[in-house]
Amino acid sequence: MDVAGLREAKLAKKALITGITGQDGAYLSQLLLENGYEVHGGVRRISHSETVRLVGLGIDQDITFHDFDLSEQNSIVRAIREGQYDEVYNLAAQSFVGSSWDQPLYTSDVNSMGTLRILDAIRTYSPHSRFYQASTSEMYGLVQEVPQREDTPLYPRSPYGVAKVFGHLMTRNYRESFGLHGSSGILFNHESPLRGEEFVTRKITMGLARIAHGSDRPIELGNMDAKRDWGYAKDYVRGMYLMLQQDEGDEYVLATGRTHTIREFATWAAAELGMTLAWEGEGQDEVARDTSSGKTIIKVNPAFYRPAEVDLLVGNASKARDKLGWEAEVSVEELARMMARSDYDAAT
Ligand code: NAP
Ligand code: G4F
Repeated sequence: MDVAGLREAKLAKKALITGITGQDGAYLSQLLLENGYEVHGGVRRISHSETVRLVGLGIDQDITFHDFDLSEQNSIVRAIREGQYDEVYNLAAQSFVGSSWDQPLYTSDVNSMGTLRILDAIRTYSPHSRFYQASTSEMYGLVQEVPQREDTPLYPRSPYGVAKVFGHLMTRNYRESFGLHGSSGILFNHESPLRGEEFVTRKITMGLARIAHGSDRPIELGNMDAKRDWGYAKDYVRGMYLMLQQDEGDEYVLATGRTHTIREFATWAAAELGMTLAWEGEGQDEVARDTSSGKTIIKVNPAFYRPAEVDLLVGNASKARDKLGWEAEVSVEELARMMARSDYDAAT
């Protein structure tokens, strides 16, 4: 039976995605729709991005939206009790690490208590629902082992990371205490042309696109020594989906296993737009210039430094490979080029 037939015969699985307006929510919606799911999305009334990403993918008309806020217990209980979903993906969060020092209470409430509110609503009103929690490599923070695996000790370095540890451990606790089918995906950084504009990769590719179209304003960045394990968001939502198709809930790292500097990412993205970056100076005086035009493309602004840094992230996804058959397919260089090209084309 095809997708339309499944829906007609009411045989389609039903999923709720919180954070559906975000990067991962958009790609996961697309994947579930392709797999014949009936997709429902939780949306805040004061959504920042509204449904612009879903409109861009041409799938907004195929989704049923519900008022939903992780800080509002009633909206969560109503959604879970009335929906009786087969699968619930909790992607909603205050997801920007940098803001979490300015908004530690809000970040903690949304990212930790918000997760617990969903878990408890599922336990009480819909115990058959399978649950996915968006855990993060940021939980490893000051890394205790390289590369990081599912059992690497956690040492978060931001209010965001601390709050995510709570959600991660609560998901484990509800699985062990109540037999809930709950899984946590410990996802390393994943990016795409739909990435939020405040994150470093998108900030770089949007800035490069602006410069390639004639702007003289350099891109201002903070700590350029950080290293990240960057993958492509579309690969990572496939991993989320696979986790909820297993017989038991569990915890899985999704990562590429390779780590790169911000300088490398920027150099690849710039090359896609015809610029060759040369890096000069150190610390706050570091700049990147385009060797052919002589223009300054990137400079440091200490305003973007963080109170505590996560210097190095690199994941070992061998458990996901062995048990889920999952692997990252897009390299970081392809990703950097894809994002730069997309931002350049969008700005024409
Ligand atoms: P994103 O683009 O920033 O999307 C976050 C989503 O959460 C948005 O839909 C946002 O809605 C929603 N949201 C924020 N506060 C909310 C609240 N109080 N109640 C309900 N919804 C709320 O994030 P993403 O990159 O797709 O990431 C998805 C999840 O994975 C997040 O939980 C993030 O922390 C986690 N994660 C991401 C990465 C990564 O590299 N991308 C890695 C590891 C883990 P609005 O449109 O209203 O703002
Ligand atoms: O792109 P970022 O803001 O991502 P970060 O902090 O790693 O967080 C992202 O990945 C996490 C997974 O590890 C997710 F859980 C989280 O939700 C989010 O999606 O920053 C990456 C690095 C940092 O070390 C930061 O200090 O880039 C450095 N950086 C340097 N200059 C900058 C800038 N980051 C931003 N956002 N803006 C800058 O100007």
